[in-house]
Formats: sequence, structure tokens, C-alpha cells
Amino acid sequence: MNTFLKSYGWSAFYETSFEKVTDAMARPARITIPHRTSYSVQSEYGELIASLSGRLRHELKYPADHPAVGDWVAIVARPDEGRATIHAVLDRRSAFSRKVAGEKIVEQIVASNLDSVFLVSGLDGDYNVPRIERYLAVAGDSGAAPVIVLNKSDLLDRASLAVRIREVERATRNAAPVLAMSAEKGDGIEKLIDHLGPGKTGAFVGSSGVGKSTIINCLLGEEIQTTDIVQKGSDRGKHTTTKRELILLGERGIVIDTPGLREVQLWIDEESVGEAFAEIDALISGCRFTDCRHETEPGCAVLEAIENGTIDRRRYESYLKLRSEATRLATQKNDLARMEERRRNRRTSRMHREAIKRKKR
Ligand SMILES: Nc1nc2c(ncn2[C@@H]2O[C@H](COP(=O)(O)OP(=O)(O)OP(=O)(O)O)[C@@H](O)[C@H]2O)c(=O)[nH]1
Ligand SMILES: [Mg+2]
Ligand SMILES: [Zn+2]
Repeated sequence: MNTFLKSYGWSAFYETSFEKVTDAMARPARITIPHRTSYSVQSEYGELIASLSGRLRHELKYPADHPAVGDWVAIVARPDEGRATIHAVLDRRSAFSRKVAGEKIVEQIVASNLDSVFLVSGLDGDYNVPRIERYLAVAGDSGAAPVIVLNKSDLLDRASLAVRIREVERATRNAAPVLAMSAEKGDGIEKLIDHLGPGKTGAFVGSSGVGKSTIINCLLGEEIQTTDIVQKGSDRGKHTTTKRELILLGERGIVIDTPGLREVQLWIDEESVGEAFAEIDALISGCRFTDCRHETEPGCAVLEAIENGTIDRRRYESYLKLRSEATRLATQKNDLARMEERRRNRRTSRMHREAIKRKKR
């Protein structure tokens, strides 16, 4: 295997997908930065600017099908020009996605082919336990191992820090390691490095200003990613990172920096809510009614467990909140699918009518 492929995390999984690419000139490359209409990629020729082939552009139906940072693609390179054409997006091993809500809801890939996903929070005004639970539920769907990172530990004394860590561990039921660190002081960074390694990819996600880029700087040991002062009470200095970017750390592996996510953009379905609240989900089969919503129903095993203290009421409240959000999202997705279906039907019937007209002539 060539050094490029090795250092960027190529594996048998991608090889299988790459073998399906028929073009003899095709070579693997990894997306490092998605731009508006093109992509920076790393390849055995070094960095290239790549664009989609006409055919691929035509084939990619949904935004989530388009290349995302971390994706492996098949390119035909023009190294002299520093350019390439992308002919295929190889299968993803894992992906962290968000929902983009506009007139319609679409899934967008934040970063793909991840081994770990670092869910970063700041131990300042940003600190919010329910939000960490939400991030964890979304990460549960990604196929990557989640790691909860509490950054800015330098802002707390030891005792308060220990309280925070315990609080998060309790709320998340040890579903993921919780590590506290200070990117500014470099404290605790070695615990984070434990989750990286040669050929491994880790993505940093979290709200704006939690220190994702500062952590990556700390890993790089130099100022490469732009960071900025978050000014209190103003929007200036927010969303410093504007592009997703994959960075090679060498022996430490590969990291992906992402711009701050807004809370509303977390993508979740009803099934993953159940998985994230396993202790509640496990009780549901004991409810008297099969369609029990665990709100006011008689004979509800969940309400009973809260009554006798087996389940934490705060966990239950988070569960209800997240579930209603997932339900709302599912409804929107259904509406969207129905709209799409109607549009397709209209189009088909128009095509039918036109075909009949042509026949008649
Ligand atoms: N006290 C303290 N401040 C930190 C720490 N890490 C980052 N900061 C500060 O937090 C602010 C935001 O850091 P960034 O690294 O730009 O945050 P980000 O998560 O990349 O933000 P976006 O790119 O907007 O998503 C900067 O002023 C950093 O200096 C830390 O460990 N302790
Ligand atoms: Mg940043
Ligand atoms: Zn119930």
C-alpha cells in the first residue's frame, strides 16, 4: 500500500468499493475541504482541486450523496494542472450528519469515515447537559465511537471540575468516555490523543466557540486553524471556522475540524432516541398498552419506574423532549416524501399524456 493511502486511513473496506470503479485511470483520493463547487482532495499526487464528472453530478440525487469531508472518492487526476475529476464517491464506513431546516428538511453529512467523533462542549456558559445527551444520541447513529470532551477546564477549580465530570458521566450512563481538558493550557490533551492514532480519523463537532479549532491547534502544536476570541454579548468572533477541513497529524492520525453546529441542526430519528435512553426503552415492553406514550397512560411501566425512583426524572424529561423532536422531524420527512411522490406522479402522468398525444398523431 502506498504511503499516501496508509497515512490517510485507507482500508480493505474502501478497497472493495473502489474495485467497482471501472475506469482504469481512476485513483483513490480523500476529500479534505468541500468548497462551493469544487473539492480539495489529497491523493498520491498531493493536493488537487477536484470537480464532479458530469455523469456523477447527474447521479447524485440528495445533498447527502455528494462528497463530504472525509469521503474517499475515485478521481482521474491531471497532476500538471493540479486538478482532478471525481468519478465516484466510495461507500462510507461511518458518517455524522445534521439536518438542515429550510423550507424542507435535508440531511447533510458533517464528516464521514470517522473512527471517533469528539463531542466538544465548553466548561463555560456553553455547558449544558441535555445538549450533550442530544449530541450523544446523534453520534450513536454515526457508526463512529463518540468521545465527550469538556474543554476549558482551566476555568474551573478541581472540585467543580470533578462535579461536572461526574454529572456528565451520570447523565450519559457511561455510554462514552468523558474527558476534561484545556486546549489553551494543553492539560489533558494526552487523553484525547489516546482516541487517535496512525490512520485513524477523528472529527470535532460542537457549538461555536467551544474550542474545536484550538484543540486541533494544540494537537498540531502550531497555529494553523484560525481561532478567535469569542466576545461576550456579541456575535463577533463566532463561527470562526467556516469550512470543514481534514488535517493530517502524521503519526497521531487525521482530524476533521467543523464549523460550530447550531443545536437545531442535530439530526435524530425515533429509533436512536430509544437507543440513547436504553434504560427507559427496556421498560416499554412492560407497559399495559402497546401504543403507550409513557405520559399519562395507566399501567405505564416507565411512569411506575419514575414513581419508585428506578429511573431518573431528569432523564425521563430529556427523553420526552428528544422524542417529540424526533417525531416532529419524522413528520416533516414524511411530508417531504409525500410531496416528492406527488411531484413524481404529476411528472409521470404528464409524460403519459404526452406519449399518448404523440401516439395519436
Ligand atoms: N479558557 C479557555 N479558553 C479556550 C480554551 N480553548 C479555546 N478557548 C477559547 O475559546 C474561543 C473559541 O475557540 P475556537 O477554537 O475558535 O472555537 P471553535 O469551537 O473552533 O469555534 P467555531 O470555529 O466558531 O465553531 C477562543 O477565544 C479560544 O481562545 C480553553 O481550553 N480554555
Ligand atoms: Mg473553529
Ligand atoms: Zn408506557
